[in-house]
Amino acid sequence: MTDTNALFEPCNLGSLTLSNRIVMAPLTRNRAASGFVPSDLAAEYYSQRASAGLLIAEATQISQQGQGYQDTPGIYSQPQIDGWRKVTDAVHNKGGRIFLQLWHVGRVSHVDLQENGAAPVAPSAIRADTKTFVNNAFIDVSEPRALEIDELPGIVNDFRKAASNAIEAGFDGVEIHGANGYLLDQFIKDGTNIRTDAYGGSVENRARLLLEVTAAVAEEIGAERTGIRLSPVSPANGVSGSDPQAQFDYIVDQLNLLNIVYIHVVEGATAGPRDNVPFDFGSLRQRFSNTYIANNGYDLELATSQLAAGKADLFAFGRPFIANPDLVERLKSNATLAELDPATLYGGGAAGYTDYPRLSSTSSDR
Ligand code: 8OZ
Repeated sequence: MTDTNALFEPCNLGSLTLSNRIVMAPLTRNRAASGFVPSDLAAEYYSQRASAGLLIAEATQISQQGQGYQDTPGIYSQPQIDGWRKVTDAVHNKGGRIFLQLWHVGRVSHVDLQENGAAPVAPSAIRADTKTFVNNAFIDVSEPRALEIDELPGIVNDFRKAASNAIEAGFDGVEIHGANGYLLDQFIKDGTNIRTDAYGGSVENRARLLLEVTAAVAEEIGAERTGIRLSPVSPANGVSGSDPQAQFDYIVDQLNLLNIVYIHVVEGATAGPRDNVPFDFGSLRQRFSNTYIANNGYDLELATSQLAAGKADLFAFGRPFIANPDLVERLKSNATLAELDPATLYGGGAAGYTDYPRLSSTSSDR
């Protein structure tokens, strides 16, 4: 390792300058206050981690229909926008940059979270073999209903409005959640999408909703402030696709035409092996002219070597940021990383959220 590891050098993301190439990946923590408003603790939590080159705030529902877990924040009401403003101000005061991840869970939800106990929505009425966290317990998701084709413009519009709200809340940009088996990924993959209309069947049709959402968001807030997360081969939340390389080569070609600022790629199985299915991530990298953010199982050594090899521009770390608010400094000094406490991952208050110490107690943060 040389002293001038480029991981820790400033770089550009569109017109933004980031202080380094380490990104905090979006992490669901289920600590929103009443009305799905981010709490004051969230402002403290994110500002403690502001030395990351870029923070991507946790998956945030664009509508009540888009919610799938208890106490996740929203970005569709004025109190939610005002709550997020405290977060973005706190991060910007520390010199950080922050995007918001926009989320519709699709079928990964439960009737108890939906308006009037309605069924969750999906491309097709196929129940996920997965659990959600509702009423303080992990329980099976509900049976979904298939969306009517005339409901899809409303979902595109919810993403558009959420992006506009995020900018009003002071975010530097948004990341569309196109990964991990949620609504847009359910449309992409043919294990969950058996529609026979313009949104099902061919590679092009299955990509249509994701591309319409991306075009709408980019039109609303600017392509330079629009990123997207994809997980081509992750089986998260029970999705599967028969043709991932052709599907995602096509999607990334189209995203490149939209000139959005980044693609954030979960390489392999989410929070699992990087090589679960053969897939050429270099093909996505090569097809996309703007920033490529790599995620999944990176450590200092792998990020350093992949950067040197030109395989990615930025590297997103997820779980390591939970117990290491000063992750960038720890990586830079090759320090030992703290382990998170799984008991405080989802829900609760400050414990396991804002009380993980920095390595140096001389820091101004503590
Ligand atoms: C863990 C628990 C709940 C949601 C994802 C938003 O996988 C999530 C998530 C992760 O993208």
